[in-house]
Amino acid sequence: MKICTGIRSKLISALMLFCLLALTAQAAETAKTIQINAKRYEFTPSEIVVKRGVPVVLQLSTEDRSHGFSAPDFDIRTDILPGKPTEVKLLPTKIGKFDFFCDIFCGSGHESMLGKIIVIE
Ligand SMILES: [Cu+2]
Repeated sequence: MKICTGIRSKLISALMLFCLLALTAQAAETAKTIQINAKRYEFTPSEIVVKRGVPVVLQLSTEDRSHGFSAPDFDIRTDILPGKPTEVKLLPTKIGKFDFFCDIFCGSGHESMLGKIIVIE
């Protein structure tokens, strides 16, 4: 009986590992990358559309000077430095339109450096 339990728990562990690997592979396959370029005084694109529950990677780059990328609704904030593309993960958990913006003062048009994350079903 003890042996039986041992084998069963090993089988369950193997099955769980298999499921985990399958899920990881699926996530890696579906996580798409969206490139966003920052420059005085705009993000391109300034609107991105993503599906709720589908994680995406935002690849952020700039060539002109340091900018910031802040999307407080998703707890995302990072610096964007010239020549050093940076990636952040976005997991859109809720439907709606959410702001992102530059949070490093970059000049006279800084305040208008805004964008929207649009999350659809
Ligand atoms: Cu700025």
